[in-house]
Amino acid sequence: MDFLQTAPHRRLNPLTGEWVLVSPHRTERPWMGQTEARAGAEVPAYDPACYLCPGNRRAHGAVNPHYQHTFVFDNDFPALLPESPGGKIARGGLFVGEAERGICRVICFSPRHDLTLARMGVEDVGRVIEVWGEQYRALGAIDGINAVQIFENRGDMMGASNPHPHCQVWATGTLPNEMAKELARQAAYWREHGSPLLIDYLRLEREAGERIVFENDHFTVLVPFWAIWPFETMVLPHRHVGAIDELAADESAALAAALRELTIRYDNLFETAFPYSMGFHQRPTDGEAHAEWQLHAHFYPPLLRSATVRKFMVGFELLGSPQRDITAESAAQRLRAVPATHYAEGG
Ligand code: H2U
Ligand code: ZN
Repeated sequence: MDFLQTAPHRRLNPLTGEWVLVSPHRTERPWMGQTEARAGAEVPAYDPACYLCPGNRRAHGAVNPHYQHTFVFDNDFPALLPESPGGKIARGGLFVGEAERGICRVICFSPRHDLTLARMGVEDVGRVIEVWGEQYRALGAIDGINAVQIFENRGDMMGASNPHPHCQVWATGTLPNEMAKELARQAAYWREHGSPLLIDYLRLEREAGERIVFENDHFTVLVPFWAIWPFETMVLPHRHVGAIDELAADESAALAAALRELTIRYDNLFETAFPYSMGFHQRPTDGEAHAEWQLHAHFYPPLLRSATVRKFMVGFELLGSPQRDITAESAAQRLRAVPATHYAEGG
């Protein structure tokens, strides 16, 4: 299967049914385009101007408590509202629209303004996972909420509004596009094979080994065969579970360790606070069993070859298919090669 390392080819994402174009011969092309500024000033442990720091006032006047670990609040600028007036349009099958309802929350990971998942203690990352499980369960139990999307935008480059470590939760009445595609594909695979797609995929990946970044007792982190972003990864549980709230205590601890190690390896790649968008895809909360669904997290980081050169999704990628130059295998190899101790901690 030499062509995978040497010749232009395409790879299928079985979770979405979409293809990515891979051009391994093209890695060394010169770059004279935009570079991003390297993260500059030191971030303070407490920022009086931060709307997420303990004791501070948010935009609409609410005051944050002096929280010790995590803090959850309803987003003051929610993209969705819990009450919907309803409404539907389907004119000629071409003007199609419907009212949507939902709930948006913000979760602070730590009172410390200057920390990131990579710099938090593993027990504190474990506390964040506990809150994710609680939020998934509580929001998913609300009548009419059928999907709970937890996601983190990290870094200016990804549009994060604030370096204070936090994530968002958007819980919706309908399944967002990515979840809808993944549901259809996982359900079809389940009907055909009687096993979960991502469990079978993980077994093949562990046999192959070349795209594995690392694994611990309960989780594997790998660069998926069909990765689009240069250092895209997935975090996969070894056991068949649909959502974070189903994890046993030792599995939650293993997830905390995995998230911490992955974000440390990312930071070490270019010795920078590595930007990304990440999120969990969890079983829909529509009341069905969804045995086909396997919990997983996606990390989509934009950096390509240094702390300042990023991948753009433009041109052919907007109009045709996503494309990558460095292969998934070489990206995994580079993530394996960096230390698992954070560069700023003198490891
Ligand atoms: P991002 O950094 O991922 O944009 O998340 C920050 C969220 O915090 C954003 O959705 C909300 C914004 O609406 N926010 C508040 O809820 N209250 C504020 O006072 C400022 C920002
Ligand atoms: Zn802060």
